[in-house]
Amino acid sequence: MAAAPSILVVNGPNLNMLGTREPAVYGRATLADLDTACRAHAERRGVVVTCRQSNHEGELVDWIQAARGAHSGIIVNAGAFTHTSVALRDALLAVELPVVEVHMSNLFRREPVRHHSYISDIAVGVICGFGVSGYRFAIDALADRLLSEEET
Ligand code: DHK
Repeated sequence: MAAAPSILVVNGPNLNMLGTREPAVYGRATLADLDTACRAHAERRGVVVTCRQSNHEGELVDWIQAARGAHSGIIVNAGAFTHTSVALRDALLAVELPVVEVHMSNLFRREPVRHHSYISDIAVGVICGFGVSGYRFAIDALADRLLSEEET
């Protein structure tokens, strides 16, 4: 039997503050809760997730680069780097893996600076506004895609 597809879940700056950070926007779940929810859902879907969070752009770039050959897809919430980072965009392009962009909040209900993303147009799809559930939806999207590729 083939090994379960592996997905890298990358969270960017300030997402380590989930649970206490602006709960009206980001909810009460902590990053640990989020990682646990991702792992449980991945298991249900027959995929494996590796969850990482960093406040440092270069570290995020390093993890994305290392995903090539190690993972079959990437779920990324780049936090504020979403709106600023050509480096993260370039790293995601370089590894040639399917990317799903996730945001806890609905960016389009927020300040205009959050309406532009350097990732959206190179992602398979974008999920925003559903809090922690958005990561489950992203796992579903990538699991559907990766498991159907295995069948063909
Ligand atoms: C998280 C952040 O940290 C913000 O900088 C983004 C995103 C939105 C979120 O909704 O998950 O603008």
